[in-house]
Amino acid sequence: MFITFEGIDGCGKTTQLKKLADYLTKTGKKVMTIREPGGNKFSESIRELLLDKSNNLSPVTELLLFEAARSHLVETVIKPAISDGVIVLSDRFYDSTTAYQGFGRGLDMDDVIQCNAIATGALKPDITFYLDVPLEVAAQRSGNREKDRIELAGNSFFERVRLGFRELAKMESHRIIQIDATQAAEETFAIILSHLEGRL
Ligand code: T5A
Repeated sequence: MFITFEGIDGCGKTTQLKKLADYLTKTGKKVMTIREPGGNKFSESIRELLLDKSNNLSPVTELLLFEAARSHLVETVIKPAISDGVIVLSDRFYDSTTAYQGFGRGLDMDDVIQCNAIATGALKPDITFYLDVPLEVAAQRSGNREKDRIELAGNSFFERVRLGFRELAKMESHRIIQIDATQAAEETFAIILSHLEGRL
């Protein structure tokens, strides 16, 4: 099974992913957690290039780097783990590309969708939790930590990204569960578990 967590930076997805990983591990399930971009040595190197604010990347270069990191991770880590019966939990997957590079950067949506399909080899998450929070809540949660290259894109960029995620959740409501994540982490987690009941 393949479960992904999505949302704007600071929405709380890493917190929820860790809670679910702990819960599943305690119930005796085999679980793997990964993040995108990253998740193994090669893809983590691409992550560093993508987030380094001294790199002035064009939107297309950015798109292709995310996809290169993803393609390697899918082939070497995600697909083998799913075949072994492991529940894979990923902090972001291709919905982030559609939201950030498609809706946010304004790249041609057909190009983005095609690149996603090539990089994933048509692998889709079984279920995706989109944690919806306003920009102010995400900014407050992120605190004063130094911003990376993508976080420096500004509020109007992140508004487009958020609207993009909301649009995707509407278009693919059978897969993407939109959750109001402004509430306490425990409450959000209870909603996540309720959606997984009977599916694990
Ligand atoms: N990106 C990524 C693209 O542009 N295209 C792509 O295709 C992909 C895959 C990677 C960057 O790359 C971009 C998106 C990103 O800009 P990332 O590693 O996912 O970024 O980094 P962030 O999204 O910035 O992740 P963070 O770990 O910083 O934020 P999270 O995971 O949203 O939030 P989390 O759980 O770490 O929580 C942040 C803080 O809030 C607290 C936590 O304790 C923590 O301090 N918190 C709460 N506080 C109050 N109430 C709650 N309910 C809370 N939940 C968490």
